[in-house]
Amino acid sequence: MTTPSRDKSQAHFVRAQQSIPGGVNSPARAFGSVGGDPLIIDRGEGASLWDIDDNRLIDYVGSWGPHILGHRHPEVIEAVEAALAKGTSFGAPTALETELAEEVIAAVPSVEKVRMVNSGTEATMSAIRLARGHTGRDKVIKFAGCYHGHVDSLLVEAGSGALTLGVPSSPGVPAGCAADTIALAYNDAAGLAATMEEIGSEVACVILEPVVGNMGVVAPADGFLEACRELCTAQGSLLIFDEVMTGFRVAYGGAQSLFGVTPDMTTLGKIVGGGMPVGAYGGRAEIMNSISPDGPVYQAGTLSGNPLAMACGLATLKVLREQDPYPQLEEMTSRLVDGLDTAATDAGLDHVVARVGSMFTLFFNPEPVTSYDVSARNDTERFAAYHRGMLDHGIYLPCSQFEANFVSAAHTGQDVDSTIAAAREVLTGIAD
Ligand code: HOZ
Repeated sequence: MTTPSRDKSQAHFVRAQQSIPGGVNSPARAFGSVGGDPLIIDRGEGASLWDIDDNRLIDYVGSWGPHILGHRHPEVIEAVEAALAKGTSFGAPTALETELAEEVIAAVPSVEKVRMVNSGTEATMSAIRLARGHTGRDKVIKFAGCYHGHVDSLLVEAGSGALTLGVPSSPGVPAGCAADTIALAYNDAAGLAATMEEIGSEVACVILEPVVGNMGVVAPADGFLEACRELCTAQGSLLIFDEVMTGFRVAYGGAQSLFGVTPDMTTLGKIVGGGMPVGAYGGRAEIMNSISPDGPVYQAGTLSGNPLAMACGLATLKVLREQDPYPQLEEMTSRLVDGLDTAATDAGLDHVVARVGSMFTLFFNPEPVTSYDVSARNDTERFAAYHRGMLDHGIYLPCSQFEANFVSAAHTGQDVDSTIAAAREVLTGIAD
């Protein structure tokens, strides 16, 4: 197998590093943990990407989650073009933002009112402020390996790029900012119960990814989400599900509809914007009414609810609701995951595959990954070799062991089968 030419990408990345820190606008995109340089992407269509050297890649990153319909879905493009024809931003209410809010409320069980922002980070940052303002308490409980964006008070034992780059608690976060954040072990209901017993009356909220996507995919253990719900209710603390990744992904109503546990508040991002910069946070009306201008908790944004982003998100959600691609996503992803599992077994490699809906991770770890501590024991060098090999075969995977792979409704059986064939060759090649 000859490595495809990446001359243009490599030359451009040298240039990018002169003007952009690390050459990337988000550290998770750097290839630091897998070696080599990031590819410079030119365009996408369906399940494929093309880099500027015109190499076609089968895409399992999907812009890190938003592209559940694949790139350039015709109905989404049409809606964005129609919005663009009217202008890009008005800083005033539009009909589109109400329509998207109504669509979100109809889909997500916990949401009675929702505020649009510009990213998942903004959504969690605002949700935490609201939880504190509404309860009059300061402490926040999170779980190690969960990632809630680069919010100061949540960059404590964080997953995603922070975990990949080995800085789960970032310099620059003042000790005072993180002092009220308590990080516990994911899936440890007893640990949460003990902490809530001790300090529950001071806890504003417990925030978690109901299915973790940011230390690789980690499913909640039986009863864990229910325990979070019960302990929060008992102490008057708010339960926040960070569904930035899982919202409209693992089911149309998110993980809360899949697992039947309803949080007090939910944060959204990625799919809700369909590939445009959108985040959202919502919950019971009684809580959301504490936000300015109805209530005293301040949160604002010049571009929040801008019409291009709203049109893109709205069209994406409408296609998902009307066409219900979830059974197909389930079938395609389990076919892929079964193929990867068999290929890794045949190659004699220690591994486990975790999947919830159309998000999955092939872990180079012999034990099921249930928490940050187990995830940290992955063989990341083996993952790096796997990533490089797959890229040479035209398969574009997240460049970290600690990220989720995403399958879209545009992936065909042929895409999946050629991915399995590539993995079989690569995994055999990297076995000892
Ligand atoms: N938060 C994303 C991964 N979990 C990374 C986004 C990006 O780097 O584009």
